[in-house]
Amino acid sequence: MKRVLTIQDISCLGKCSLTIALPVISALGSETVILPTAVLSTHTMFKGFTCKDLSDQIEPIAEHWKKEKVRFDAIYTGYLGTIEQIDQIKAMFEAFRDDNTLIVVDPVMADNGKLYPAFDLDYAKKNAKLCAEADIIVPNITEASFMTGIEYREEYDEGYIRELLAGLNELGAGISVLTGVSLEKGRTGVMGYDSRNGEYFTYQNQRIDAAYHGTGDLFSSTVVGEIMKGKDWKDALRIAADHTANTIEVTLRNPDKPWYGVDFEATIPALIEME
Ligand code: PXL
Repeated sequence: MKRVLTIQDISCLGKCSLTIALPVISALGSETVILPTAVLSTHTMFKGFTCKDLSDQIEPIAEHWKKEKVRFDAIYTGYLGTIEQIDQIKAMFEAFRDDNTLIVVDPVMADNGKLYPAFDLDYAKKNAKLCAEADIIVPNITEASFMTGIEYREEYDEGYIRELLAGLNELGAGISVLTGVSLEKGRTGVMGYDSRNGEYFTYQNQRIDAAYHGTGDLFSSTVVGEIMKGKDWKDALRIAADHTANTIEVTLRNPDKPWYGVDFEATIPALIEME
């Protein structure tokens, strides 16, 4: 069985980060090891959330794992906490990466043109450095714009997306993927660029006019789980995009849906069957 390490916060209530990554990657058949970077009462879209930083736990945990001679087939990072923590995560990559370890960085920090409450521009620049270490990065357009310094646009064409991908590629990752890319009216999806062979990949499905928290985490977790199942990166993106869209649709049909996240639990059985 493949073993995935995922490093991100635990938002106790909120359906995002580790509370999505752990069940989704496990359901896709990989052992999922977690390294929580912080414990929050809720995600940061709630008012008055509490946050306990866990940076001082990262090194002792890593040292113990080293003694246990653990290895990972993939390391996937999401929402982290502080600039200093990004350096600690880089050290984790160095300590645990071997020739067969896939590193996936989702530089979670912004959406809709704005940084999340906990972050500033220095944090965005530091995240760009973490992306340099990755085999695959999966920012949204806002995150890509903060990391590349290219202006954020709500209205755009494929030329703009290619410019962002070129900027991301310069950061140094193997494969750069932009999420939330809408190239035609009524459609949305992803566009990726593989620096190893200059190949582009675009996948669009039906755009659903609803925005929910945690959908980026659901997308990235699905990509990681599918690659661990043996899919190539393009099939993994296609499945993750379809799965995320399906989950939003299912959530919209639930009259009792919570405002703060998607019903990802309801679509796990369908995800397991997706090819
Ligand atoms: O889903 C991304 C995410 C993860 N973790 C925390 C967040 C958010 C988005 O707001 O606040 C704590």
